[in-house]
Amino acid sequence: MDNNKLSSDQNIFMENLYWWGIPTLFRCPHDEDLEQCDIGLVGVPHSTGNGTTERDQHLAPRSLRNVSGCYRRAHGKFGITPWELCRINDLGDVLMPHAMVNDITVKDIEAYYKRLDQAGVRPVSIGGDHSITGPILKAIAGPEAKLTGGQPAALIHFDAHTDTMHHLPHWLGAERSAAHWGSYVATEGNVDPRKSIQLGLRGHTRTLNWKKTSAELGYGVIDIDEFRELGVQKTVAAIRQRVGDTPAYITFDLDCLDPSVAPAVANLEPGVSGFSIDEAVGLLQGLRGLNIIGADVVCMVPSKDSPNQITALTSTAVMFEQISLIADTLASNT
Ligand SMILES: [Mn+2]
Repeated sequence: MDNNKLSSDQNIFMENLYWWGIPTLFRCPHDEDLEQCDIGLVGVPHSTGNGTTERDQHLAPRSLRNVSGCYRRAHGKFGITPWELCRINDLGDVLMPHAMVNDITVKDIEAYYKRLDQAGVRPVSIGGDHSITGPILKAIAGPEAKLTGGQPAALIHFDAHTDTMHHLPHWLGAERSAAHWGSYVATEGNVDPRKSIQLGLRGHTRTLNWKKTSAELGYGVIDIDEFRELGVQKTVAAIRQRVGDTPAYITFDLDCLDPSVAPAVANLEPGVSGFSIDEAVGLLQGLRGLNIIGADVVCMVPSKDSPNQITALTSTAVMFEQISLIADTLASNT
């Protein structure tokens, strides 16, 4: 866009209007050239990995391209402006010509992110249902991955649910589904569960032993009850102790939040309060200084959002924290 005729004050003002200009994620340049990119913002419009509720999760990248344009540009707490620290571009959406067939599409997603890994681009993605996190981690973590230096990643997993349902052979026909990814990334060596943690599990469940599979794999778990006892600071300390200096990936299922701040998510858990936005943001900001290699926000269903698009705005806020954490990491590495 040509803003040459505007003064910088006018520019800053116009750039906070979501309805002005060309919509991209966080108003970043749309540039698919991986050589010109440090942090790649990616849309993953995928819906066929879940399907237990409404399936419009593929509409979320478009919703975020609309709403995220209005978000404030500077991170007050960190004292940084991420866009000035490194090259952050909107890379567009993952191509998924078999979008209706989950187990083919996860391979397409993996191939897409392998290119990012080879180029050293750290991805921050907007899903899509939670099945997208499996192929992203297959591509950027583990023995063949550049971004982790050939080791498994530490996974920092915000969710009301375990997503480790390997005792089920498939999920409505999808084998590498939104309910399975947490298991196969561990058993296939892309994530080290002993350095990883699941945060915010809650609600009544299908069976009483629902956390058994996460324990079998070796994941650490701080469920919502334990979090209420620990509070933000002690939970942050527990995460940092577990992750250490291992390259870490953050996946954020919006259903870990209370439905009052994120009503437009796939699998709502209304019976127990989820994280407040202050708690979630506090936990994310507490990760400052860890070596974050990538992150995602998943499970948003824009067709269920309120007229003021609160879930899209909340997703924007979470993504901004993720972007800022990685920009801060990259700036302190140089
Ligand atoms: Mn979930």
